[in-house]
Amino acid sequence: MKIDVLTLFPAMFAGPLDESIIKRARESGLLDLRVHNLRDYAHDRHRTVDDRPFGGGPGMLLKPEPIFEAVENLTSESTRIILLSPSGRTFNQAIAGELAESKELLLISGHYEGFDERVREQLADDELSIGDYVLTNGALPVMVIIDAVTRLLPGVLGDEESAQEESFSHGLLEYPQYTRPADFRGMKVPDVLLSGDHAEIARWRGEQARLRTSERRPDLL
Ligand code: JCQ
Repeated sequence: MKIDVLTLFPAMFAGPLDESIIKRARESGLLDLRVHNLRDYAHDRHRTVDDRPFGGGPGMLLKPEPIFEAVENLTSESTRIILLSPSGRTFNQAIAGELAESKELLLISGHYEGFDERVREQLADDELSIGDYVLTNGALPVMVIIDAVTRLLPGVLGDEESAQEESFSHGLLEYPQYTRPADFRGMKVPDVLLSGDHAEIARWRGEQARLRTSERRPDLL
């Protein structure tokens, strides 16, 4: 998959995407990730990317011209163009799965009070939020989406990780897990996990997962 990122803060992307599984995906060619500075597409003396809203009001908007020019330079027919902002639909695992089937993504990081509406109307295929809170810019949300999508690309996870993923994608929260020692400072591992009775262990885990989900995330049931 090819992912292009358009941001005012390209330096934020050095680090998080150069580690672990994403690093491996990039090195093996499964992910071709390119980060672009929106300011490179502004051509006036001050390389202006923002302006005041018509009609007045607080804050600044991202101007349309640099974003349109960047899109014209960076996309093909098959590119899915996605804006990141608190006004988007909330990202989740199902959306990650859909995006993972794309050939090319262009993720555009929001900033200030927002995008000029013509960017939404004319360019964007989708607008996503990563949750109901406000960040200083969309760089972290872009990285969250890249991480969630990349690990779903065929060949990115090892066999072990993929099998684990499969067994955990049952739509419930995790059951409690323990490792050694069986007694840590008087806090004991539940007897059933030491019993060797694998049918009983599976039953206990299912029950715990359902209990925990109804307690913490009833919306998932
Ligand atoms: C994304 N949840 C929170 C902040 C404006 C117009 O775009 C804007 C984007 C941001 C950064 O994104 C978020 C966010 N999902 O704050 C303001």
